[in-house]
Amino acid sequence: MRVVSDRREWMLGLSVALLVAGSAAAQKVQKLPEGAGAIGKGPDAIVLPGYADVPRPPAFDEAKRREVLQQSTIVDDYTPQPAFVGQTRAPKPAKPSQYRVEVAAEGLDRPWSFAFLADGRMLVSESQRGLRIIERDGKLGAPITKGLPLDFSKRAQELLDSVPDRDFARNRTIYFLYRKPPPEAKDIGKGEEDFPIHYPQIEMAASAQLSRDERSLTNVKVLLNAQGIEGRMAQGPDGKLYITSGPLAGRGVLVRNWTQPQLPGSLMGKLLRINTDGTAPADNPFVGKADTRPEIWAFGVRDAQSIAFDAQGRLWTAENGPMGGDEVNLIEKGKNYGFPVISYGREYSGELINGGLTSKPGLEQPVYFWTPSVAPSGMTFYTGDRFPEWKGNLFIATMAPRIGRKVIRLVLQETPQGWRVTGEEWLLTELDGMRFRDLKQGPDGALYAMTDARGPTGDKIYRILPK
Ligand SMILES: [Ca+2]
Repeated sequence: MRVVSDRREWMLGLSVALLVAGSAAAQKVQKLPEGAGAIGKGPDAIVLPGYADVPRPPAFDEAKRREVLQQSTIVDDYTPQPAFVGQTRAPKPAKPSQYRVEVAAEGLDRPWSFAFLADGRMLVSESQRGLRIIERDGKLGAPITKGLPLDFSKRAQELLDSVPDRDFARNRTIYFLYRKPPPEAKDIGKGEEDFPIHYPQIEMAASAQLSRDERSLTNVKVLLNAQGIEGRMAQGPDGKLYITSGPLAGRGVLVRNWTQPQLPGSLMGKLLRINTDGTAPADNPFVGKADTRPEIWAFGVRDAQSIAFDAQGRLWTAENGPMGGDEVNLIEKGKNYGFPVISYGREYSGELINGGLTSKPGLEQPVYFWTPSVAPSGMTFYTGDRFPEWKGNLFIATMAPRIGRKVIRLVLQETPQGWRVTGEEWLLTELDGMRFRDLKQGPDGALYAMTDARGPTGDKIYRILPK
């Protein structure tokens, strides 16, 4: 789910509803294609300026808007039937992890992601401030904003993920995701009072080179308009960029109106794969297929803010469900991961999605799911030697107010029936309910977890070491 207590994200959903409602009469109305994953008899979609190629959701009327405003934090007690034993609520590992925690860096401002460079320093992206290098001793470098295609003095312009090229030491190349309103939105103001009259943001992918003095970005190139509102990116063992592109989510957004994850002409709600110059690789599964975007690698992905390759080069994601139904998926070329046709979550109102359908032939099952939501964010596979019992385990940073705000360790095992989670352990719960935004393994074999306190300089990166 999206964290319902997060005012900004919540307002984003609501603001879209209001915007669409307000402009319904003036805008061109376009029906969603028949059989394009539409559920039930959803109303017409509205095409907003700047979104001509992406069907957008329908308007809410005033009554729906009031209903949404009255929704409070709903206790999600929904317990859908899993497709196989162990698909949810795996037991705790028999032996709890023994670890200690140190502060590796502090003083960060709304960070979104971090990554280790080959020399042991970290590259961090702060959503409202830019990129920054963190020295090995934890000292913060100055924010790097020069060259970024963002104006942080404007509302709703944010830096998301940043990924150094695997050959960064030689080519100085960085890939990054950011989001900003479409040009039609013009200056939508910076103050809280400007809410909710603004446009939904658009997720963009770009590349750049970090200058030798590490003060600016050069050769900035926009690679892709990913059409979603947010996502994560990873460079595969094949050198390609894998990008998630989530649909708008949160209270006030009805799942049944967001069928884009099933639309072949839309990049939203997909796992995308592009070359580092932004073109679609010739071996992508839908290249040459009529009306299908060639960048698509997999369909039916919701809000996947977690993406990682395991030691064997398999691609995994974790995605935010709506209310409940957060998933871990093993992503394979050309497959359909089902959203919003099947889901283990519900609408934020508690209403069932597609009659509560959780499985359908031709649609992939998640390896694991959570109800209620944990709100997965960054994730990584552990491959180090400091924690031998962690080898091959998946670690996920989580943010949900109720049962999230910790690091989750999943013990995975391949069986003849497919991958299974045989253990789930919660780590860092002792840190006072802190939200965690990103997670990486360091070159020293320690695990590093970055907080999301939402304060101006209140965020830290913790180092997790054996006790
Ligand atoms: Ca799914």
